[in-house]
Amino acid sequence: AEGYFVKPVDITILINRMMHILEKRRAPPQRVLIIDDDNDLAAHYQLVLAIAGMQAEVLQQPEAVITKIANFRPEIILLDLHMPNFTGLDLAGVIRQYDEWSGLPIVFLSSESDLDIQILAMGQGADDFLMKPISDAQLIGATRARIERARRLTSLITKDSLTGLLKHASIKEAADLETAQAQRNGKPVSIAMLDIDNFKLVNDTYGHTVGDNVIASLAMLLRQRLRHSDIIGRYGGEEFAAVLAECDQDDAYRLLDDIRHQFANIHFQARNQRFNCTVSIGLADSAHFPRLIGTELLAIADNALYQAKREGRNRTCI
Ligand code: GH3
Ligand code: MG
Ligand code: MG
Ligand code: MG
Repeated sequence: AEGYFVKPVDITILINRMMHILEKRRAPPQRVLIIDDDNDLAAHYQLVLAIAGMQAEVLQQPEAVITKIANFRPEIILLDLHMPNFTGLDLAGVIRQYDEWSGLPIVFLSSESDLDIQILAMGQGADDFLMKPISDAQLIGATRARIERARRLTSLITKDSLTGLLKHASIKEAADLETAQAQRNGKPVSIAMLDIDNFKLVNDTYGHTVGDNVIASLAMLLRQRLRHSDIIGRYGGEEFAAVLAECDQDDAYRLLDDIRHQFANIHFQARNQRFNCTVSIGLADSAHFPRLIGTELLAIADNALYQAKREGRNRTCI
């Protein structure tokens, strides 16, 4: 493995570093949900967190907590203990029944000094118990640190280590979310499926590390050419999926077919031999299938991809 332009391991490190920088730069504001029956205090927390650059919302009716979490998608819940109808303990118990939110930090904010009750709160799935009154600096610091840690954990779970792209399950989830949102706003959305051509041959001829290098290169190209708002995933081994927001069929075709050309022009080198790879692409767009959810559009794009393969590969089909 001595003849590379860039060693695969170096490319992976480079991509991870680049991603880290990009992610920090484009990190959306941290979303905080405050649940407290004391309206003045809740409004104060909200203001303090907003000044610190976070997006904080107050939930007035605790019984609506489930819909609120589903819609707002908070990254932390700051929860009061004593409230008129529901206690914070009840609420934490309800939230912890949902597996998909098991990574969502719940932090109690209360003047309750009884250790037994604090321990009970932790038993309900709380992550921490902070005492009121809390200083503004402590509120900001504790909230920010917990969200940053939660984001790192989420990224480990949802992202593929070779390419830094979303994994299979996450790209499907993102496709459904993005498509639903686009349909609500009356905006177009396109979905692309890509599969490297005759990839088995690359592995068989040059080995798996060279193959990995090719996969990482296509991932990097997609990251460079697609917009920040687009969602890109590694769907399988040498298969990729992209969800292109506010992009109709014509725009998607032009962009993806250009990426296809660009990929075909990359020269890879291994064992003193130069070689090129090509990719086949299938597209589907929401305007032609207005009733379909994201994963169904993915399946349509996959059909188009197989058509591209059948017709001889290295092409984009709709
Ligand atoms: P086609 O043009 O029809 O797509 O042919 P293909 O050879 O690309 O398709 P096939 O699905 O038969 O082969 C894909 C190969 O990709 C098989 C598998 O060993 C290889 N592969 C899957 N994941 C990885 C990976 O992470 N790294 C490397 N190097 N190879 C992988
Ligand atoms: Mg209270
Ligand atoms: Mg394949
Ligand atoms: Mg393939």
